[in-house]
Amino acid sequence: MTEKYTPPKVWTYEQENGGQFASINRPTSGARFEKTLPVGENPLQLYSLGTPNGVKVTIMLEELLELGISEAEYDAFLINIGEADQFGSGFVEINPNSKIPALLDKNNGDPIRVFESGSILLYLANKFNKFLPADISKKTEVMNWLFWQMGSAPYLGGGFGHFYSYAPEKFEYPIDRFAMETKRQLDVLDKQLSKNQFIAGEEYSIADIAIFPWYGALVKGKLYDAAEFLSTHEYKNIIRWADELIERKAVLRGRLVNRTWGDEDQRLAQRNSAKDFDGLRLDF
Ligand SMILES: N[C@@H](CCC(=O)N[C@@H](CS)C(=O)NCC(=O)O)C(=O)O
Repeated sequence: MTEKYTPPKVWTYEQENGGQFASINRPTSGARFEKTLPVGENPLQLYSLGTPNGVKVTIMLEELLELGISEAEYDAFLINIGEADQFGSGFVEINPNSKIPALLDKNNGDPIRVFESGSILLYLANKFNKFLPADISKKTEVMNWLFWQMGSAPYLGGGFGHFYSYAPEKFEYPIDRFAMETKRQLDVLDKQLSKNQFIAGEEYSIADIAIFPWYGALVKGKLYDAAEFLSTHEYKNIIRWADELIERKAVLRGRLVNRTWGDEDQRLAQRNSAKDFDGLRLDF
């Protein structure tokens, strides 16, 4: 039997609690060292990593490019969060919260910083007038689901994913609690997708782009190796939708950007132009 834990009167920071990312987590914010970020030739500069939150943005940018919008050309530089790149002074200037993804729009010499993946999607949708309907009722439904994703995914990632996959020991209480919540969220999505082709209706939007890298990946067994544990085969409508999205060229390309794991020909640590995809395998 493990000893029962009683919280002390005052919580104090003890370095190295053994979990994954333990060595980079601290209870304070701000830059830990001086480091200037690289800057490329393109109008948009992305500093990111190929995690679900990062992939939301690279899918969006690739979708815009797929439509022929050359102003959406971007350089995507790698921020290796396992090596604490997110705490360099240049990155913190763009995102004081030290989390990927972060975007800098050069904006013809009057730069705009954008952080939080939902804010980045919204910024790009507004800037280019794409993937967000103009009609107030349709637009609001997209926003409902975009904010749903931003509020819900931390339960999936920080809750379920952390305790099921990353925590140094497996504890029943948090795994049970967050598996329950994750399945509840999957059920919400499955019901929505039983009535609609896409998340917010009949049009593909930033809501799909935000939700796919998390919940699409989960039902396809690409996240936390948890498909069997969560019986994701039950969510037939999410699977139908995920299978449709994965056919999109922009989705296939977006998933590769800033990816540093998987086979050599299925990753692209840094992207500066469309040519960088040459010779890579998109089907995984
Ligand atoms: N709400 C944020 C979450 C971003 C986030 O959690 N990013 C993670 C990787 S997916 C990160 O940068 N973690 C580094 C850290 O916590 O130090 C968003 O959607 O942009």
